[in-house]
Order: sequence, then C-alpha cells, then structure tokens
Amino acid sequence: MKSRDLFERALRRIPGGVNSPVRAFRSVGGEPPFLARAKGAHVWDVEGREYIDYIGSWGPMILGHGHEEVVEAVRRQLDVGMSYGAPTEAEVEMAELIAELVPSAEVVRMVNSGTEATMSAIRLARAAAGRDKILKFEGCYHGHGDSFLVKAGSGAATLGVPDSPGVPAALAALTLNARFNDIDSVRALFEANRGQVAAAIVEPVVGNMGCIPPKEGFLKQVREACDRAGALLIFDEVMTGFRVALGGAQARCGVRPDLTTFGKIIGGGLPVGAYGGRRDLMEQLAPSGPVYQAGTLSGNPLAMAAGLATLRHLKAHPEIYEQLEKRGAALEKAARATILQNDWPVCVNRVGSMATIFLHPGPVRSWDEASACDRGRFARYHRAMLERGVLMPPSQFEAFFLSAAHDAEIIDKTAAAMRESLAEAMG
Ligand code: KE4
Repeated sequence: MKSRDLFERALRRIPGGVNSPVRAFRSVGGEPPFLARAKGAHVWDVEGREYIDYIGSWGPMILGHGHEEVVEAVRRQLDVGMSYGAPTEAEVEMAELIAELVPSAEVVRMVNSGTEATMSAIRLARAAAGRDKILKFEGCYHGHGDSFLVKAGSGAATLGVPDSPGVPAALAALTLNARFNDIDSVRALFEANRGQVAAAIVEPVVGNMGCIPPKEGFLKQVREACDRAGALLIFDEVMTGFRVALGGAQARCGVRPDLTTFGKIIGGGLPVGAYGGRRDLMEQLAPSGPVYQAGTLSGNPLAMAAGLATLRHLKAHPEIYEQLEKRGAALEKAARATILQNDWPVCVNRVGSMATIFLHPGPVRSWDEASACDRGRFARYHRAMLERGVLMPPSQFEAFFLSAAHDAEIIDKTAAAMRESLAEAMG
C-alpha cells in the first residue's frame, strides 16, 4: 500500500487523515509519507524509502529508534503484563529517578501526555495560589488544554482571547500572554493583574516557535518577577527535559521552578507525561490533598519500562550529551557557513541537540520575529530535504532533534542536503 493510498483511506476515517495536525504536512504542502519502520537515526516509509530522521517522534527518541536496552525492557515487561491499574515498583523507581535528576521535582505524578501534565500543573498552581489567572508566552505551546489555546487580546486589552473554537471566552480571559525574552512585558502583565496571577508557565528553551533560547538572565528575571507577584513559576520541560541536559533546561540556566512538566523522553517512545515540584505543592494533589487529577493508564508498566530504560541509559552515559552537543555544533557550523557564503536571509538557533533553520535573516528571539519567517521558502526547503532523504519536522515553527544514533557521517550527509535544499529554496 502506498502512502498516497493510505492517506486517501485515512482522510475518510481520521480528521485530516492524521492523529495530530502537524503530521498532515499542511504547512509545507504535499502529502506525508506513511512510516513503516525505524532503527537508529533512520526511518523507512511504506514504500521502502529511507530517511534520516530529525523528527524523532517529536523528541522522545534521543537514543535513536529501537535502542536495544529500551526494546528489551519493554519485551521483559510484556511477559508479565501490560497494565494493572495498581501501583508498581517501576512507578516508584521512575519518580525517584526524576527527582534525582531534576532536584526541584521533589514529588512527581505520572500522567499520559505533555498536555495532561501542563493542564494538571496549572490546576494545582491555581489551587495552591488561590488565584485564577495564568501567564504564558506568545508562541509557546503547552499542549492543547483550553487555557493554553489562547492568544493575546488586541491593544491594551491584556486579557486572552480564544485561539481555537470551543475554548470559552470566559476561560481564555484568564490567560495572559507575555512576550518571550521581554521581561518588561512580564512585569507589565503582573502589574496590570496584581494579585490575580497564579503562575507563569514557560518553555525554558522554546521549541514550539522553532528553537529559541532564552536571553542571558531572562529566566532569572522571570523567576524574580513571579516571586515579587506572589505567583508560582512552572517550567514546561516536556521537550527540554533530559533533552538539553540530563537535568533539563533548569540545569543549564540555574533557575529553580516551583513546578516542572515532563513528557516525550521520559516515555522512551511510549505515551508518558509527568509533573513534579515542591513537596508542599504536590502533596495538595488527591489523594493526599484536595486537588483532583487522575488517569487510567498513568504510570503504565510498559511505558515505565521504556522510560526508565531510556533515562537509566542517559544517566549511565552522560557523554551522550557531549556527543549530541558536538554533532549539533557541527551541523550548525555547516549551515551557518553556507548561509554566510551565500548571504541568504536564513538563521539558525540551536541548544544542544534541538535546533531550527529559520527562513528569516535573524535574529529570532520571540514570536513576532519567528512569525515573520518566509513560510513559502521553508516549504520548498522542507520538500527539497525530503527528496534528498532527510525527514525534517513539517513546520517552520518546530525544532528538529538529533539522537545519539546521528553519527558524524549522517551529520555530513545532512549538511550536504541542507546546502542543496537551501539553495533550491532560495532560488
Ligand atoms: P503532548 O500532549 O503532545 O504529549 O505534549 C504537549 C506539549 C507540551 N509542552 C511542550 C513544550 C510541547 O512541545 C508539547 C508537544 N510538542 C509537540 C511538538 N512541538 C508535539 C507534536 C504534535 O503536536 O504532534
């Protein structure tokens, strides 16, 4: 069965033919390849075409696809059961390991997706602070919870307005949108909503506008602004957790959030999310406290097996992060050289093994800069890379990911494809 035939069938029974919108290739044009197999840094579509994979399941596959320790761990668990709906040792080990690697997460609750983690974290923050408003940053994505599908109100109105049908205006009004890397916008919103903001939530390294690092000191300033306002600080590390460092972005920036959300890598490719933080906050969650949150498959044994094997391997091999940094730097260097040589209006943002090629002269430090990218040229670049056997995330506003399986030869091949594809896009 060819991808095209599968897509036609999919369109009849699945909204847009996909189970998550970005997969439909709408922003880059063409139709998505349907994948059939993955191993290491490569994936193969149903027609047997091979691609170097930079989606990596949107972050989880940091060890590469089909890592033997992860596969073996899942196989062992399969022999003793898939799901019990009762506590297991693996969940205790996962909570202990997350708390060890991310010390601000003193107590941890497992859920099944990043969206569940962030939805639950803001409910807890609202309960603990006794306040209803949430401050987020324009362009940051925290999953599809109603309070996050909110854009900045127009003009002076600092209250949010729905960014999707179905989000109640009354709820959207409780979400404020600041500008990433602009501490004055944060302070102004806290001032205009004094005593009303329960928490600020931020991607400490943004992945969802494309990769945008925080300016030096920005996150520390956000921490201080939250403290002055009596608001909690939530780091959404669903993407950056165990990606940009073993201790996540907070290990790099040295800022301690009150709550952190996790996902992706902690599931090793299976559906997992988690949130954790200060004991006095987390113990307000049922059944130890009154804040309700639950989940049939939370802490699922198979998902714990895959996640634990992944985190344990990363902990036992911290040199992986040096290798990811080296490979990421090599790819960035090659991209920058060709951009400079050709004087193209293109720039690169990278933090460790997550990066984005922006079809924009740069710098790209916030949504109003990212949103000015040339999306048509990005689509041509993406298509050209696909034709050269390199599968990049099908959106300008995503980060691409290297895994431990992306060796020097693969990086060289990618750099060559990038040079040719950018030339095609700029032509
Ligand atoms: P999920 O509910 O998709 O597991 O996680 C939501 C989420 C929360 N926070 C951050 C920082 C995230 O990046 C995400 C999800 N990331 C996107 C990719 N940018 C998932 C891809 C998709 O939507 O299909």
